[in-house]
Amino acid sequence: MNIEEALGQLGVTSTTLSDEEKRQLDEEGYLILTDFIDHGLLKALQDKYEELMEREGQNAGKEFQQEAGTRRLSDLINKGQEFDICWQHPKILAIAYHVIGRDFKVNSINGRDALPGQGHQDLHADWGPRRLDDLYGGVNTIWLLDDFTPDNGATRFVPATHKLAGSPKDYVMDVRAPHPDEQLVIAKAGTVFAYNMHMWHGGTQNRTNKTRRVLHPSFIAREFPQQYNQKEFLRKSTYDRLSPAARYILDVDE
Ligand SMILES: O=C(O)CCC(=O)C(=O)O
Repeated sequence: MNIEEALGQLGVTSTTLSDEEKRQLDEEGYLILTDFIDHGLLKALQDKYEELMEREGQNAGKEFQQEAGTRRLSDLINKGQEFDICWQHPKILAIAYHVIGRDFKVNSINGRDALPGQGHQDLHADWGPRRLDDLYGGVNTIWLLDDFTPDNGATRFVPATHKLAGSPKDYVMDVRAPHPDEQLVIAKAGTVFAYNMHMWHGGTQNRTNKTRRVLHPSFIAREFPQQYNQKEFLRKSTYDRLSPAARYILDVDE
């Protein structure tokens, strides 16, 4: 198996991404896919989010990261078949392959919900300081399980910053402050925001009293370590239900 065979078996073709989508990823660093998650799946993902939060309580998110003011979940690959589509959907895989441009694998899938009054993050990239001749290292996707509105903690981002060298702190005095070129992802639940991991972005404060739940499935070039090593983390029951192509994308076969 190689990446092209795995992608082919998972339904990626040469037309999965349009020329305009490729151009936008190259030039702007992101795509917003509206009406991407159908109603049935959206409900299943929302229900699973709450079921896991209830079951895991204070431990929720611990495998990777707990963040003050948020309800986080981690290691979702192992926690429900509902999440399989988030890292096996042909469009998402095509975006990852286009941006990374070489062999890649799943990095992780986590969940994040900014609590009322909380959730504001520094403007950051999901990658260390970039050298201009570096190939892009990864792609992150934000799956909206609730509507994103101007005041409920929608993700902010600064288009085209994936092309800059260094990191936001090299350009911006106060990375907590609004950036003059930032945009908010204002979109309905069921949308997916996919972006080059080098593009600057961050969560904003949830100024409502409602949930603002998302999933973060992410992908990295194969030469880098995963957020959690799937060869160690993957449960046998998960492995057994996956296709050979899915196992390749997770990098769990020797
Ligand atoms: O959930 C969001 O809006 C963005 C989260 C994020 O960028 C992060 O946790 O690093």
